[in-house]
Amino acid sequence: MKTALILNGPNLNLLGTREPQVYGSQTLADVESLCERACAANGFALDFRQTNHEGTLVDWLHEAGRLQAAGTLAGVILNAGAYTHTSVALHDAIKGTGIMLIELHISNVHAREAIRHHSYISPAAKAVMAGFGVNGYALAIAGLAGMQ
Ligand code: CA2
Repeated sequence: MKTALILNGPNLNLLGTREPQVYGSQTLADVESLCERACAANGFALDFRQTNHEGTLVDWLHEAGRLQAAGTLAGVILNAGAYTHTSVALHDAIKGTGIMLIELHISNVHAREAIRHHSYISPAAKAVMAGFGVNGYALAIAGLAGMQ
């Protein structure tokens, strides 16, 4: 059974505590539970993580590259949070490892402030999902299954 690696970036640990009109009222623990169900339905094991540190995300993407080379990784679903709009390092890590990666956003970043319209992740990603709320995680897992 291959693993779906779901990586969450800065401030996503605050999900469900503020801005429910933008991000909904579910917590990150709720999101992990829905990902567990979606992975079980699609035949994946789940590895679900969150960090507030850019370098940790880079390290986890490198680890994903090794797991993909070993044949144990289905792919990565990455919600890089605000690093989406700032991080050349994350862009380079995705390009450098050649991993199958889906960029995910809970909100429709294109309907928000101009600073959220540009993504350093999108040019290196296989697919992009935005604006489906936290259910986007389940949709991305199903999408990853369709790409195997
Ligand atoms: O829509 C998304 O998923 C984002 O990646 C979320 C990021 C934001 O910087 C991106 O532009 C779009 C922010 C995550 C912070 O989430 C919070 C949730 C509740 C309270 C405070 C922050």
